[in-house]
Amino acid sequence: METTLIILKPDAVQRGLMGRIISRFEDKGLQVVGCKMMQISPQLAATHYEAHKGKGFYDGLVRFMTSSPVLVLALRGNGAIAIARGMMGATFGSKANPGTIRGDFGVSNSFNLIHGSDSPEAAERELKLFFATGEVLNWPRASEAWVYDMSGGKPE
Ligand code: 3AN
Repeated sequence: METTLIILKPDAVQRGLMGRIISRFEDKGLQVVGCKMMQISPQLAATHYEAHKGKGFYDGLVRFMTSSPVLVLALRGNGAIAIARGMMGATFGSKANPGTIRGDFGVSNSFNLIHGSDSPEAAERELKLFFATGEVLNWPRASEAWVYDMSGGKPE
């Protein structure tokens, strides 16, 4: 099972979209194993987005991400990283396909509602940045055997 780091960005929180976005992930079958509201500090934003430092949009991105609270989620599932990325849609709201979160809820290219880890390495790094030890919970989900076919001994 993979765990991915999702951030519902300031625009998603301010526009009252948290519940609808979380519902999409829960409806899909991903399990919420971590969840907290926080205001991202400039230092944390700089670390999280260090790969983008020096790019034209970097300062605006850090300003945006620190401007208002975010909701941080840890989502677990078989292939959770790629599944969540697919559900998010293309980076720019103007380009994202209908049916995706960015495609259905936004038109802006810089206010793009959601972040999701893009690889297992990124997920491991980002989960550690946003969740302290013990804040991601390994809780057994009662519906697990109906979300996945477990007859082969592993989730299918
Ligand atoms: P994604 O979030 O889809 O993985 P990345 O990793 O390419 O996209 O970019 C990280 C974040 O930087 C994006 N979520 C977006 O908010 C912002 N960003 C990327 N490119 C641009 C751009 N050209 N103009 C404004 N913001 C951008």
